[in-house]
Formats: sequence, structure tokens, C-alpha cells
Amino acid sequence: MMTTATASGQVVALSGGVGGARFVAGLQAVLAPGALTVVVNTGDDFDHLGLRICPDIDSVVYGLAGMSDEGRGWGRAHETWNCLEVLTTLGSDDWFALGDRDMGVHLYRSDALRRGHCLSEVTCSIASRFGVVSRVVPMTNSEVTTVILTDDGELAFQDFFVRYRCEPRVRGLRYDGVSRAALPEAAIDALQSPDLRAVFIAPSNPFLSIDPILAIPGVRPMLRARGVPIIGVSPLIAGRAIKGPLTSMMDSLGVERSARGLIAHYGDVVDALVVDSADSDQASAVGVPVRCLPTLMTGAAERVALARQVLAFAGELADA
Ligand code: FO1
Repeated sequence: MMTTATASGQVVALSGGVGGARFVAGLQAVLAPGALTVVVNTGDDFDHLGLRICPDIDSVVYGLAGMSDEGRGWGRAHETWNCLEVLTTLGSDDWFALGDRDMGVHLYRSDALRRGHCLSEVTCSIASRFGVVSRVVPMTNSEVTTVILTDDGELAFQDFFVRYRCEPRVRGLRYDGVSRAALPEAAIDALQSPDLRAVFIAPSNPFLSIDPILAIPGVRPMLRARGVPIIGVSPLIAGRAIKGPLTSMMDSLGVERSARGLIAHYGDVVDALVVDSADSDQASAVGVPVRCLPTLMTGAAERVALARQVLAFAGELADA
């Protein structure tokens, strides 16, 4: 009989923001409450207007709480922008759009961090007060900053992503502070749980969202040592990213836009890959099992269907 990770056991997902947030919302919907731990990239966190902004953590929390703006994929649904309008009137920094409801989270987090709480504690408190039944854990409690090396020079992540709309050509990336970073205890506990059934690498941008997590000392060896299926979910559909700079980044960084390219990029940390059904021609002879599934998550039904299928795939791999 085929067992699946839905039946029992813990699941860990490594995730960035928008695409990852949609993916983990599907997993949460089909797993038992408390069975999912999401380890979230913090390389794009930054200080803005005196506040600590953690975009990927917030996208994941809002997604899991059913509060996220489905169209944008970041920020809250039913948002209002009064505060931003005032900043514009005052001639202040308004290039990064902070909504009124979202602002409450930034105020709460910044105050709690200033009072000495660590990012894991603050994130756990925000998620549980918003009714999230999964654990959301930042990849580290120390500061790691993704720096984008472009033809226009070095850019801070949000400058590249939002201010310059991902236009500068990317030549490389740096994750400042990562060599001193450590996974928080809650992430280590989840990854070392005897009940762990599978680890998923969400369909997030590998360079911007997943590599910073994998670059934390000890993470790759810990994953390899677990002996549970580690499954990457491709962020590509028909060789292109739905949104964001991934397509052009893969080209400029010399990573083939295919299952083979992703597997080569992630290296021995992935045991298997899920690709979109549109990429079924890439499923063979790539060295690891590949499953073709509809990965476009246009709504809750598609997210749940994908979650069920990736969990079934994990069950098959575990039984093999
Ligand atoms: N993305 C944008 O493209 N423009 C914005 O003005 C913007 C504001 C913003 C505010 C809060 C937040 O949590 C996320 C926000 N994002 C915005 C998304 C964010 O820049 C990216 O999704 C991630 O950093 C990449 O994963």
C-alpha cells in the first residue's frame, strides 16, 4: 500500500515569498494542523523608514493565514494605502508600497525586535495571532543581506527588485553575513524530527530565495543526512518564470532553464524534482526522478491539488 506524507508525519518546506507562499498554503490545507514547518528566506529583509521589513516572512504568514492579496502575491487583501499617501505628500520614500494593515505588522515586529526578542519569536507570535496552524521560521535570527551584482553595480535586494524593477542585468549574488548565520532552533528541530517525512524546496527563485537558506553553514549536510525525500518544485513553466526576474537571471548566470539546469544548480541536495506538465519533455535522463504536474497555482483549488500530488510523490519516493 502506498503511504503518503499526508497520512502522518512532519513536512518541512524551504520557501521564498510569492510563489513559495502559494505553495505552502496548499500544503497546509491538506496536512494535519501543526504538521508543516516553513523555513523562510530572510535575505531580502531590510530597514525602511525606521522599520524592519521581512517581505518573504510576511508573504508566507499572510498566505497561510488566508490574508494575502491573491493578485499581487505580497501584502494583505483589502489593503488601504492612507499612510503611503501621506508619505508621498510629505515627499518621503514611497517607492516601497507599505499598506496600512501591513504597516501594523512592521510596527509590531520592529518594536518587538528593539525590545530584544529574536526574529523567530516575533514571527511565531505574529503567525499564531493570525491563526496560522503551521510553524513559520525565519532561516536565521541574524542578519543576512542579499546583494545583487549587476551591470549597474551592487544593488541592495529591494532596490534591484522594486526600485529598479529587476531591470539591471544580474552578474552574480552575495549573501552578506551568511557564513556567521545559523538556523534557528525551531528549524533544526523540524529538520531533525524523527517524524519528518519530506522536505520540499518551494517553487521560489533559486538565487534570490532558496540559495540564501542553503548557504547557511550546516544546512546542506543536515538535509543530506536526513534520508527523507528532498523534492524541488520547479518555478519554471514552459522554461519561463511566471513573474519576477528568474528567466533573465538564469540566462545571465548561465543556468539552463530546464529540469537539468535546476538539478545541476541545487546539486546533491535534491533527490527528485517536480516540473510543470508543460515541461514534460524534460522529465527523462536528468539523474533524479521527475514528476510532471500542473504547477500553476491560480487559486486555492490548484494549490491544494498540487499539494496532494507532491505529497503523494514524496510517499512513493519514501516507499521505493
Ligand atoms: N513588491 C513590489 O514589486 N513593489 C512594492 O512596492 C512592494 C512592497 C512590499 C511591501 C511589503 C512586502 O512584504 C512586500 C512588498 N513587495 C513589493 C514584495 C517584495 O518586494 C518581494 O516579493 C520580495 O522581497 C521578493 O520575494
